[in-house]
Amino acid sequence: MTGPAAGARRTAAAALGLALAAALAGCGGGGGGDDRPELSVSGAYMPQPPTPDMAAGYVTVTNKGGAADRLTSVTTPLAAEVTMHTTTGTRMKRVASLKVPADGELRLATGGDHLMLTNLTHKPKVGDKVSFTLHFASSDPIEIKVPVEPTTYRPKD
Ligand SMILES: [Cu+2]
Repeated sequence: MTGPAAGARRTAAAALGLALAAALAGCGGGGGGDDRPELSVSGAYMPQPPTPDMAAGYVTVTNKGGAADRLTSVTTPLAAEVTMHTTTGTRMKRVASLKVPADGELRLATGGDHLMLTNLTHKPKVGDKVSFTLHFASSDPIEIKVPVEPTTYRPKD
């Protein structure tokens, strides 16, 4: 039997489905709610390096969760080693991890915190996309494709 009643039931079922999806999305996958990090990565880029000895990489890690996390390492097939550096004045310092604050972001940028790739397998060119895997203290690893930009590129912001 079809008719208005069946249509109404379908609509009600669809509405229920939407409500359920919204509830799940709101939950963020964390049973406890706000006590865990919820990370996403954006704005990644790598200026084309002048030589294959060394390159820099920049990403922004946004944390919408209520707990901080730490970026503990980065791996890429492009380089034998990726290290994390902070910058104070004009001096760089290698660090073991970089903090991703709760309800905040870790923003790597020229003249600030950055990734340093050494011993590259080849010299990447503008337009290439380089795979990076970001590893965190508590969140699952995040894999991204990092576009290679001109050497003098600066993000608009
Ligand atoms: Cu550096």
